[in-house]
Amino acid sequence: MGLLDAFKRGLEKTRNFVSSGFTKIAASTGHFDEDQLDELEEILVRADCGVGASTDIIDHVKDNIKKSGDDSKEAVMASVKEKMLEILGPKSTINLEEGKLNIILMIGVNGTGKTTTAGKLCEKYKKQGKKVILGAADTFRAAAIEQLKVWGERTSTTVISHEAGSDPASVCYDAIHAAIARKADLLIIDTAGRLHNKKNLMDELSKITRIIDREAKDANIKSMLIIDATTGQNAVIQAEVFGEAANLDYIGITKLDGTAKGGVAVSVAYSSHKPIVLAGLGEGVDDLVDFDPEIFVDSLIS
Ligand SMILES: Nc1nc2c(ncn2[C@@H]2O[C@H](COP(=O)(O)OP(=O)(O)OP(=O)(O)O)[C@@H](O)[C@H]2O)c(=O)[nH]1
Ligand SMILES: [Mg+2]
Repeated sequence: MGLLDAFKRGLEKTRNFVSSGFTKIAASTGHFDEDQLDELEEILVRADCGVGASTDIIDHVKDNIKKSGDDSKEAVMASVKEKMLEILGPKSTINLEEGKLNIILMIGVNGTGKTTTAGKLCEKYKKQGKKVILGAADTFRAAAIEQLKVWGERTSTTVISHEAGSDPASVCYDAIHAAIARKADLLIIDTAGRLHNKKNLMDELSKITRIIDREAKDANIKSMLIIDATTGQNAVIQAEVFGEAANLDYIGITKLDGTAKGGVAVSVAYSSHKPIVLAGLGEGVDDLVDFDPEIFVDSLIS
């Protein structure tokens, strides 16, 4: 199965929800007047596109109808797609620099899929012939370290780890120096999503980023916020909170396969203005694709 098909299939639940909504609304009168557009807005909100983005999308549809006089289903769908694409921004992918160490710091609240996505990324880059190392900086739970080691075995990747309870920043220190010594192309650092409280989590994160900045001066350092599509508007809040605490470079959205609310990508892009680069579509090692706004929008509204 090609990546395009995988992405489309992963978005099936959201597509069914949005497209059947579209069809039902259009079936009543064959065109979109004020009431129908209100219904459409409600569908977008229920697919988790967010109130702000949904309002902007419908306003854009109304403007276009005013200009062209065309309020057919096809014209409305085209306007919705156009505005969604504008909100999502151009396609953006993880940019690994050749000939230097690249570091990706996986961050996000607990259970969103950081460790799983770290493992999937390992597989992706190893397949491209890159030398990858994993850093187990989620030292909060022993099981977290074990989970990353399983991904290390599955993808034949070295995992740098310390004991549970040890200082995550010192794991980062060791992982960076191991990566430099072994001339690795990529170091992926897994971090904890759950600590005693939010302040602890953010303090730990800033300590980790300080160490990385200090020890890996020549590296291409990126942070990747992982959000879980099934958590709806909470994901939007997480993007805001982490955006304030850390310098976010990328966003990855997981579990798009398990939800009819994949519109959350639109609402996260709308409020965070950060590029969504990855889509998680399952628990398997290959269930990860580059997030492509055009495919996303075409898959949602078809
Ligand atoms: N269906 C589906 N499940 C996923 C996806 N990504 C991760 N999961 C599952 O979500 C659960 C949590 O994933 P983890 O990778 O452990 O999440 P985490 O962010 O590392 O969690 P903490 O370490 O507790 O902070 C696991 O059961 C994963 O298999 C995805 O894209 N689709
Ligand atoms: Mg984890």
